[in-house]
Amino acid sequence: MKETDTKIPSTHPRAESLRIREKLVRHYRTGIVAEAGLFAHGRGEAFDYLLGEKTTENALKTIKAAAATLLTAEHPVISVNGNAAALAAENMVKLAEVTGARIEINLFYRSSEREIAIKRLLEEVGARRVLGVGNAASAQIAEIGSERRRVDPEGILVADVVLVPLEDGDRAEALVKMRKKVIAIDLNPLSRTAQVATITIVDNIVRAMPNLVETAEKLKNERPSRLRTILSNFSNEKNLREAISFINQRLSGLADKGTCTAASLKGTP
Ligand code: PTJ
Repeated sequence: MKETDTKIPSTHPRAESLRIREKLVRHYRTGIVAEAGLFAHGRGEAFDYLLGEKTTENALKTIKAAAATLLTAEHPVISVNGNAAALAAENMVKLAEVTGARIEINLFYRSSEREIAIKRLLEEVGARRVLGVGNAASAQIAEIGSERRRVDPEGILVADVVLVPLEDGDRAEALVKMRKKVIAIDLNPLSRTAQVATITIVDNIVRAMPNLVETAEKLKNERPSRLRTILSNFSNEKNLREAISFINQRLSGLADKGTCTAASLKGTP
């Protein structure tokens, strides 16, 4: 049976998680998601499990800081890779509309086929201009060893803020060294990307992106001074400490309930 033929019963306790997984497999078949993207998703799922598969209060505060950063930026860019396109293409385009950000494809496993497939998907959901495709990715960031070094001179190269969902650490580090603000979406608060980013949203991209769009819409008409206050009250170090501590306390709470049997874990994913 083809994966696309699989029917996930809505009563399945993990239906949503399975649907997301299927979406990734489908987009792996369309060439959008890299093989390694499937493993990356599994890693994310494990951390989401520890978080209880819910957006935390702390993540909501961080999303507010991320929205304020995008809205106060001069040249914000949303960097899109295979997993981000598969899971959040529509909201990437909406976020670009709300914040005036440009959209650039930037891939670790770059191939022209993948670039074109991702561009097409973004255009299908409303993107008017997609940077970083083909010869347009003509600039290089020397500090990055991978294919991610190839960037668009109208996009990431000149950006002051870059949103980098589901990233590998090297580029995030290089972008921060270039004095760009990096907003990461990463379920793993311990990952190198999470640790080096300016703002790390520790949440599933599937939940974080709609929240980010909604928050940006709400903050869009706020005075710049209010946005600056949100930013000056934000500390990514504190944010990451709170994310780790949330997991720690949640697990301790579960362990304190006694043996981790199906019954004692009731209400958890
Ligand atoms: O499309 P490409 O060629 O650019 O390749 C993209 C991948 C994802 C393969 C590449 O960037 C990669 O290898 O990433 P890593 O180093 O595996 O890191 C991915 C990070 O994203 C990990 O820290 C995961 O925990 C996290 N992650 C995975 N799925 C999600 C997630 N974070 C938020 N939401 C998710 N759904």
